[in-house]
Amino acid sequence: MNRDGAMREAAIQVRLLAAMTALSVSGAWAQTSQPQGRVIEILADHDSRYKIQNQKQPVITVKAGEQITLRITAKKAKNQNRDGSIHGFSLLRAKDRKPVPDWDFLLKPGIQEFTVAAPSEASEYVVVCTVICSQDHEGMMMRFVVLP
Ligand SMILES: [Cu+2]
Repeated sequence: MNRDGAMREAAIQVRLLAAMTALSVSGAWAQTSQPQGRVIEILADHDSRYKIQNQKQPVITVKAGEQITLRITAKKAKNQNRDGSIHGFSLLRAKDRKPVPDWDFLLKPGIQEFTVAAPSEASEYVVVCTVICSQDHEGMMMRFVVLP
């Protein structure tokens, strides 16, 4: 093989390697970002309200222990946290306001997904915002029902 041939061969190998790397990276990405279970779309809006399409009073209803993916779109209200969080999404048991473990999320502007298991205890819960997002922050809450 002459020098030109060898160079061409090397260039092809480099390109092949780059393509394979890109493929494996995108493969891994697709796997980790694959939503698990039912996807629930929520808007954490600029008026300090949670919204769900086609629901006048938004309520999330799930089965105990069900795997779900929350796909939350967050839009900034008046204020934000120093870390850039514009709203929160935190689950409390309604009767005693006890926080549900692993259900405390901070929202940045845009769309983010959280894959979580619903609480194992069937009960009434409430989602509350944990960022003082505006003067209407106190009213930023939503019913969350866990069925047996
Ligand atoms: Cu808020």
